[in-house]
Amino acid sequence: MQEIKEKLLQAIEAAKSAKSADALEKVRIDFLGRKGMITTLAKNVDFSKMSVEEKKSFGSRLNELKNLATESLAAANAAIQESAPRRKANDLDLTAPGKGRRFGALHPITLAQMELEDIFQGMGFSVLYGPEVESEYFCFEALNIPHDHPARDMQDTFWLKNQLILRTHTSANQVRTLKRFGAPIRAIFPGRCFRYESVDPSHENTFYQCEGLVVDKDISVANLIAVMRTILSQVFRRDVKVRLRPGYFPFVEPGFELDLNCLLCGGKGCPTCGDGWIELIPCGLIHPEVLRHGGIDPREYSGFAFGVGLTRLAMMKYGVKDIRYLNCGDLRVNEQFSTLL
Ligand code: FA5
Repeated sequence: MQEIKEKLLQAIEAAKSAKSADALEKVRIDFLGRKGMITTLAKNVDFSKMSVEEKKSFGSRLNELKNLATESLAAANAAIQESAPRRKANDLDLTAPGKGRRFGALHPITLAQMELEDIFQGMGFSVLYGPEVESEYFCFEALNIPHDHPARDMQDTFWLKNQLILRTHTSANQVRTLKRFGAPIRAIFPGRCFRYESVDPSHENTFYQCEGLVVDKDISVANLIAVMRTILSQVFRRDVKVRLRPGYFPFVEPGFELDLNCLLCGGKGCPTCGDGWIELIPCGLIHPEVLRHGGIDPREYSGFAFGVGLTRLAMMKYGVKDIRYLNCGDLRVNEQFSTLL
């Protein structure tokens, strides 16, 4: 105990002469820290020869001395803080640059999606969202794409357990919705899709589409083209050149590809579009078999469907030359859009 007492007195002296908070912390660690002198001495005391009473009084004396040392350290710390130079009111530097506030911004794909939703709602469409983890049935079979159909090769995807997949296209919502709501219906389904894809300036493995579905009596290609025209003129708010050509999708008949003359290169050809045209909105009249899968009688109803390439639409609208910028997570991409909120 005598030795411990001496060390405590030394600790108190060292605390008094410490000139800075760092020096004080060193005193604390050297004497009272886990491996400090006092802790080590207390650990090495041979308690086997002490009676219970002696052990008790040793313990309480040790605590008393430790408290004394801790109090001296606190007092020394207060004295150091007190003597530290204070910042005066006139130390304020009014010319120092401000910290600045960073404003959040919506992602360009979100902006494009919100705009599409507004436009379609204005035309009486409902906005619905389907699951990203989808069954093989809704993604392929219900859309006339059985197991051995070559159209599956174009939409290889990520397989999960129980035959569930990450959906390759928002068309997976077609039959799901017809079964649930029946006809007539007018709805869009914006959302994320996934494909096992080689990535390049216009292809990503994770991208957005916006499916559209109209089922009613006497729907024809003329209705489809009218809706496509309205959307393009409202999204781009200027004349854009498009071309409609036959396209094959097992779930529409007839099927079309609607390509946009590339707005990045003016149709001359660039790394994003290749030949001056960008595939933007495949579409067509819904195949009777798909209507039947959805519980709709094709003799009574007809309809059209389309799949806007939403990510590519955002690229064209906002002049993004490489699709990879949109998924890269670099906030500088978003920051450019903060004024569009
Ligand atoms: C489809 O996905 C069909 N489900 C579209 C459809 C709907 C046709 C309704 C008929 C009726 P496609 O694989 O072509 O079709 O994709 C549609 C659009 O999504 C493309 O034109 C393109 O704009 C976009 N897209 C497709 N793959 C990618 C990708 N890897 N990265 C970015 N955008 C893509």
